[in-house]
Amino acid sequence: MIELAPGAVLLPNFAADDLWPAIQQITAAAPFRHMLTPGGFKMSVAMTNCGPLGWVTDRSGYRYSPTDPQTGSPWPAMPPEFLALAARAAHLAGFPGFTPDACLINRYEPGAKMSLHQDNDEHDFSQPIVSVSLGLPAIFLFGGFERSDKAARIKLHHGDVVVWGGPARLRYHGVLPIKPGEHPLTGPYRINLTLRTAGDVTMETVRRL
Ligand code: MD3
Ligand code: FE
Repeated sequence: MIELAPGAVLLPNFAADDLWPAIQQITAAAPFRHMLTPGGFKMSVAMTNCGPLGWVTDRSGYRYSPTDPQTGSPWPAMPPEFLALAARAAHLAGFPGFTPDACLINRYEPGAKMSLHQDNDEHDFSQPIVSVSLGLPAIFLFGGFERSDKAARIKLHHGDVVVWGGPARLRYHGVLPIKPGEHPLTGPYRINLTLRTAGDVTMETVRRL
């Protein structure tokens, strides 16, 4: 376990190849697609989701949706092994009781990248995000609290899990263009899972009362 920064913990080679069948099942039901940014640009990263909520973007903005806009159906269920892995990683990093309700699945082909951004579409920033990297390696950019802050470069390999919580939760981050390659599990792709608590905690509390 390596502390990258306060609140950011890297667990090298923590995830195993046994996540792959579940990913293939999910993407058979909710295929990867290149979504549009609110500005009308096609994202180079192809995405899909599983779990009660999924992150989506189109001309009307970024948001979490309980259904796949392409089919109107709920996203595929969150595999129990995703929940178990994320909870185990979060617990080790000092965030017990992590129960994500959304898992965004990113697929990078050679040249695909993600520009510096903050993950701030969730409702509860006290909850961490757990990321799982599979397949081709990536150079991850870990910035500060402003877009203009200088970003550190961190190489993420197959199986690496990172917990981003506490003071790291709202830091800018991104991914440099992926280099072409071939991975025994994922072929010509990098796959990244991000497990999140996206739902509105106050709304859930109100519903329960
Ligand atoms: C640091 N994905 O989907 S995961 C994203 O590799 C996203 O696909 C990248 O950024 C990827 O939003 C990076 C690592 C990550 C995820 C969330 C973070 C790092 C983070 C939230 C705060 C700080
Ligand atoms: Fe992000």
